[in-house]
Amino acid sequence: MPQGVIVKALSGYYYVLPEGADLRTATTVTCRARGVFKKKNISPLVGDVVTYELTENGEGTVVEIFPRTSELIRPPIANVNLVVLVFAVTEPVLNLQLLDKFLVHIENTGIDVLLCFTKRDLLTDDHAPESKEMTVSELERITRLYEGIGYDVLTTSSKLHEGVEAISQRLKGAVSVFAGQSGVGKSSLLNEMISGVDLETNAISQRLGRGKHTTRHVELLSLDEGGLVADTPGFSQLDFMELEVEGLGSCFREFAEFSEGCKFRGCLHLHEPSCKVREAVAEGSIADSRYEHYLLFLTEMKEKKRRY
Ligand SMILES: Nc1nc2c(ncn2[C@@H]2O[C@H](COP(=O)(O)OP(=O)(O)OP(=O)(O)O)[C@@H](O)[C@H]2O)c(=O)[nH]1
Ligand SMILES: [Mg+2]
Ligand SMILES: [Zn+2]
Repeated sequence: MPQGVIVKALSGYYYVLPEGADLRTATTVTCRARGVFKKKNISPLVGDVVTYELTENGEGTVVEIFPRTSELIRPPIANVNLVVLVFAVTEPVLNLQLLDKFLVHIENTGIDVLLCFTKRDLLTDDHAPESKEMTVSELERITRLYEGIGYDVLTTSSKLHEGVEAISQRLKGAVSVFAGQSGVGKSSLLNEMISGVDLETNAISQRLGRGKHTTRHVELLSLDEGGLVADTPGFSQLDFMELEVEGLGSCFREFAEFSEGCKFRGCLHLHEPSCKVREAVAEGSIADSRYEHYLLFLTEMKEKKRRY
């Protein structure tokens, strides 16, 4: 039976690239999923390696899904080994709470992550108190914060074609996915990175202050220098259904070296005596914003649990 990779999922159809074919030149096989998947509550994901059967009309049926090496639920994609977490420096306003939330989810999957700040051309130098724009020095501070935790951070401008080479280099040979809010410029950046690709992009709705969800499906694209990358629709809501409160602390990378020293095993770093994480926050070794977000997420998770 032929084998392939799902490169696109749209309205119940799965587009399968036959094994060994080049995504840039080959045509994909349009497939439906076998009914049994639905019954078992399994949905094929972009990135899935599958076997398929050809049907009479030249289309196909996905028959079997091979075990996944990784799986993300939002955005829905399998078998990626790098998440490029995309946030704009402004438009939409950079929200560090949302950024930390995304990071928790990615840490929980164990997939490697690269932080990418887009729209560098919109940074301002002056410190006008009323200005909503992000300043150069503020972005430097944020970059240092996340680099200090151990994340790779890149800054780009698709408009000025800056930082595009650096990110292309980083993605070479990997299977990666662009994730982030609507309107941050994921599709714009991919258009700059990949020759011959023209993904739809759209201005942020001024009235709503957020994107219009221009990209509506997940799709794998072939990188010029080898590797695959998926564009995904932006989203702004994430919940913590797949995580236990006890596991949250380990999704904050920089807590690890301190939490080992906490007096109580399973310390939640709340009010427990001799909590080394809280001491690190007080000393400034852990950023206030990160600890604050940890507390917020913990509360949110507890409330969710109570409701179900
Ligand atoms: N100034 C500036 N604007 C940018 C840049 N990159 C993207 N934009 C603009 O931001 C808007 C949104 O860009 P998209 O690429 O559609 O954003 P997206 O992340 O793909 O959005 P969704 O598909 O809805 O998730 C468009 O109007 C782009 O022109 C940039 O580097 N600088
Ligand atoms: Mg898009
Ligand atoms: Zn503790």
